[in-house]
Amino acid sequence: PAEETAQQELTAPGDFRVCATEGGARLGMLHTAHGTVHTPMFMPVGTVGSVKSVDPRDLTEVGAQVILGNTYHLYLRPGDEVVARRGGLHKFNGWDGPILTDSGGFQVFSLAGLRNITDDGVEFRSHLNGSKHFFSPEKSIEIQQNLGSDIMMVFDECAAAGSDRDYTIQALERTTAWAKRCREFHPAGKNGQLLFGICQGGFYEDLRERSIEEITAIPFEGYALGGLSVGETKPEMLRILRHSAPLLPADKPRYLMGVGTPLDILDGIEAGIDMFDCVLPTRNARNGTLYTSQGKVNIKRAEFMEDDSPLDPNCDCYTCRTFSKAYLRHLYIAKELLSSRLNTIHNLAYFLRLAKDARDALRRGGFAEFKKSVEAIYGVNGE
Ligand code: PRF
Ligand code: ZN
Repeated sequence: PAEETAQQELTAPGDFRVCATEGGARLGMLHTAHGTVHTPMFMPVGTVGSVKSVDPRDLTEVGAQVILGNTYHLYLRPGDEVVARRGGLHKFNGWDGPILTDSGGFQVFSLAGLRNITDDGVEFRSHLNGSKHFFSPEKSIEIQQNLGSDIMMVFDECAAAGSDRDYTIQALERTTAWAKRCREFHPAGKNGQLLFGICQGGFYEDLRERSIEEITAIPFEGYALGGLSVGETKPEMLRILRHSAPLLPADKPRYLMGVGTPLDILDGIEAGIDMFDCVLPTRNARNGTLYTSQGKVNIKRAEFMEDDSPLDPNCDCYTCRTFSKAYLRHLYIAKELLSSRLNTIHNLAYFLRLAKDARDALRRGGFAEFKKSVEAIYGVNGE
């Protein structure tokens, strides 16, 4: 059935159904307090509550289903209580589809200054003004409750790439203990907000197995793989992804955090992942790197100075329907604000269509063929 006609069947937030499979890949539906979404899906990143340079109307038009927000950023500015007093993040930012919030675990380790990690939580300094703060698992969930997101993530410790085995074990154990505390602080079903667990374990297959055993022993509404795409090589990422994804419960949504390129996303879908997020389409749009059906295009190149053709003849987004490459290049070179918006609309349309095309292919059993067609353009080792 078409995606739109199948929607009424799921009723409670957290209801998840696998509708079709092809090898390890899954076509599914997940119900949230702000509606049902179709998986596999790509989720645009809206770190501080806004997806950079675009608005909710743009997001709806390019086919976004879920957008991300970050606990760490929104806690520091404007403050989760400020957001709560405005009725939550949906009322505040005008996006009334589902919102997923990351827990702050990853950002505290990647952005904040001078951290002190203990079993109780993490003391850190704001990247904005150096002020001192403390996140515990309970604090992270309290912030996410104040934000009113549909999908909350547990507070985890993502060990840095290249961490040795001993440190990876310590982070894994802490992640399990913190996951239990998050679940205790937020019982299943509370306020219609879902809570997903995060598996760590670095680049050690046995530690990945151990983390997955421990985290999936706790009842969450979905399970994520964290700690990938943190600077490792692609073969390393694939080794852990292909080993770990099939070990996650088949009856819950599976989320690969912070991944990735178009080819990474297709590799993830093939391994059995349902949800993806990444800053790549939005960040690259602002750098003038655009994803098209013919591969990546750098719009600043002189060859486009008088090119009247659309950026991607196979794209139906507002940017491609309306403007020429010559104009998009001009906006980029002139550092016009509109450049970011038009480029972001297009790149998001590309990533969201990639996921939609994957769903359509899964529905007819043509995913393997679809994946090959994208690999032929982007190259098995490209991005
Ligand atoms: N943990 C959390 N958020 C994340 C990650 C993680 O490991 C990653 C790793 N790619 C991205 N975002 N909480
Ligand atoms: Zn386009």
